[in-house]
Amino acid sequence: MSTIKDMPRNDPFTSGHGACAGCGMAVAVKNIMRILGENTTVYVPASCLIVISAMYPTTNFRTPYLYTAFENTGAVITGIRAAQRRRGLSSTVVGLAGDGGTFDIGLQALSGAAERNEDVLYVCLDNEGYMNTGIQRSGATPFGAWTTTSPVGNVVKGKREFKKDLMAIIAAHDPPYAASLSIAHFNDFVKKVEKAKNKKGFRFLHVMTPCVPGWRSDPSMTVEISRLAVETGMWTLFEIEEGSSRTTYRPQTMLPVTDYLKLQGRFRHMENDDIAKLQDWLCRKWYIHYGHEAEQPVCAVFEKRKPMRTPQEEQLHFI
Ligand SMILES: Cc1ncc(C[n+]2csc(CCOP(=O)(O)OP(=O)(O)O)c2C)c(N)n1
Ligand code: SF4
Ligand SMILES: [Mg+2]
Repeated sequence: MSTIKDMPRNDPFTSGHGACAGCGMAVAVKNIMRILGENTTVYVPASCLIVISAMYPTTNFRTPYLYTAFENTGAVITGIRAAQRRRGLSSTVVGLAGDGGTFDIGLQALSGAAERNEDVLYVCLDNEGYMNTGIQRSGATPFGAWTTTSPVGNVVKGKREFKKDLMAIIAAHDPPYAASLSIAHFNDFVKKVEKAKNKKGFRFLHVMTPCVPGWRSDPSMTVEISRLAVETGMWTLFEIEEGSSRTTYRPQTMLPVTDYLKLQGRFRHMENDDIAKLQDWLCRKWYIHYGHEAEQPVCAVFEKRKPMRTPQEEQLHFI
């Protein structure tokens, strides 16, 4: 399976769930499940996905499906796989967790599973906030974004910290496979899910999943926002395989971050100083991923602030 045309048409994640129109997470899960197929065991921690897909006693998953708590995805999928081995069973064991459950509260269990190289697939559905509990900031929320716990006032305007470099943390565990995915780059998406399905050991997929109420965006713009994230450097498509990292899509010209920000109400309040800070951060990240040859006109004003280190010396920075 190497393109969207090869994907099976049956849906282990059925229609009839309760996601908002335009939910990026629902698009990601539907297609991940099509590729993983029905011989899959799914674990979902507390998150939007549990709310939209599991109104007891019904569920949208036509696979074995478990739910326990918020902070333990890495531990529960480890346990499911261990129980299968003990009973002579086998399926793809996948944890589908939000960014709060991955970047923050679930990081310890995630690190344990990765360090032990458990034979499981961990997917982080990153909507950049604690959405089902009312849009609180997480370690994945970008600089400047409004959330209910990074409010906009006269002194502080949105989140003051930059997005945590989770993929650098994952890479430090040296997993057999880790990749970042976008729902706007579907052939790349299909290849990465298929690769993660077929490998053994700990595999990690990081998917950007725009959230309509949390990002204050138009439901029809979810895929366009995902596309602009890559073209502006807010999201980078790459994979880490057996110790080496490679970008899987390289934009021709870096678009200004304002092209991305203007489609989302969560950034509406941002003033020039903060936009410049975010653009500066993106230019350094761009340089780390794409190297010297990737110098871009939009970064010209930031040249003097470029890091002194070479991209090779920066190689542990992956966001
Ligand atoms: C220990 C614990 N703390 C807090 C909660 C409440 N809670 C449930 S889901 C959630 C937010 C989940 O955020 P994220 O993982 O990003 O998933 P999303 O809702 O954005 O899909 C919170 C705070 C909980 N269930 N358990
Ligand atoms: S709140 Fe956001 S993540 Fe949750 S179902 Fe709606 S669009 Fe999807
Ligand atoms: Mg979230």
